[in-house]
Amino acid sequence: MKKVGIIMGSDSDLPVVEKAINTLDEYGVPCEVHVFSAHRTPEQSKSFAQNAKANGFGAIIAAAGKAAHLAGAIAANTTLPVIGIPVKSSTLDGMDALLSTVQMPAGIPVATVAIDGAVNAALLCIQILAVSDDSLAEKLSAARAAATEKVLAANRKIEEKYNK
Ligand code: RP5
Repeated sequence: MKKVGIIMGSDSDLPVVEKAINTLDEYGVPCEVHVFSAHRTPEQSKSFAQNAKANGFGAIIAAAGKAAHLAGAIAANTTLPVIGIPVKSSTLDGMDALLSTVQMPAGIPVATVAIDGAVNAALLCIQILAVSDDSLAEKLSAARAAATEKVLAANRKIEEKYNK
């Protein structure tokens, strides 16, 4: 199975990024985790992205806060799909990172999830890998069915309590 690369701009992003690592782990999807910064270690970010396809990655998650150029900088150097996580790490509540990550120019896409949306970033990577992996696709379907059942059970409880 292809690996997912998880890059964060700083180790201070780890509390958010851990949710993506855990989600990939739940699905048995292998990942590699690194701290590479678009601004502080641009050469390492570039080198990782340029070699990612040859190194067996199928998708890349890039998490960064503030002037969050990491996902774009990674995407500029690979044709692998890049999922950006804007991290809430500043006085601007993550809006700075959201806009920096999502507003990519045509030609270099970054699929941007919600501010701190690490679980969905991982799920998008799993969905990308599941296009050519039926057992992964079945796990995704089973998780969706379980989530639906959970909401239906909550609804039944609420309806019994309030709708006499
Ligand atoms: C960004 O700046 C990082 O991704 C992090 O979210 C933010 C703050 O980094 P530190 O100053 O905590 O290292 O590049």
